[in-house]
Amino acid sequence: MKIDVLSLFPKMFAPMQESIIGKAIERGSLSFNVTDFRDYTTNKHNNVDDYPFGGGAGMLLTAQPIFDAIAAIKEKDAAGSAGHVVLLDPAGKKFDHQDAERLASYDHLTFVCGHYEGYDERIKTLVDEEISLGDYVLTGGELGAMVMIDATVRFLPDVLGNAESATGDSFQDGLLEYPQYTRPADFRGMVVPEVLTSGNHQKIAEWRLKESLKKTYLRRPDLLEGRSFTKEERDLLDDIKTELNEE
Ligand code: 4GS
Repeated sequence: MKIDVLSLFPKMFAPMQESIIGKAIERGSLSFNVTDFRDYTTNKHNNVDDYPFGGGAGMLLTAQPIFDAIAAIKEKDAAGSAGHVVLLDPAGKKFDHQDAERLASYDHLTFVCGHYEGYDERIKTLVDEEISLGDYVLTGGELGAMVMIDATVRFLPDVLGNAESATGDSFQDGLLEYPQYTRPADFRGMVVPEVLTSGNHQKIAEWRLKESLKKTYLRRPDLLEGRSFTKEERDLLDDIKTELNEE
């Protein structure tokens, strides 16, 4: 996969050289390039922003540097494309697990990050979709882009060590993760649930599913609303509700 980013603060992307993403770049599974769109300004002072027509507080990023930076990305690209272009904006669709999986299906993504200010509306004609990291205002889109890139790249083949560590995680099957333990079995009197050391794999799988369902029901009932259930899951959920009522 190829990822381009447009940002006024390219150095903010230094953390992308670390850890799993850094390894994916080193191995060549991911090519990652940040363009400082200030380099594409055509005005004397290299300004990237200007006052809003009609008045009001704050400045807006002007169209010209972003249009020309996208054109430069297309020129450098073998297919002459900027790929799927994502604009970081709090008015966009709130980012979730499904979006990460969907973005991972493109072979080229370009993220456009604003900083301090808003966008001239005409910038949006370059964009395939607007995505928000969440319902809060950041100083810039950079952290949002990094979160989205991180969550997306995990879905690429050969990025995570073993495929299972991606599929077993929270949200993969629409449920939160069950509790996990490693050695020692007794840590300062806190003992691992017996079933996990029983060696009975069927019982372990059932315990894990039930714990996942219980945690999701208690903490994130919204996740259960749009989800369909197997008979086993429905029965376990009924047990969970009965047990919670007895407590
Ligand atoms: C977000 C967000 C954001 C909006 C950038 C005001 C500076 C700021 N970007 N998800 N101007 N939430 N952007 O808050 O993506």
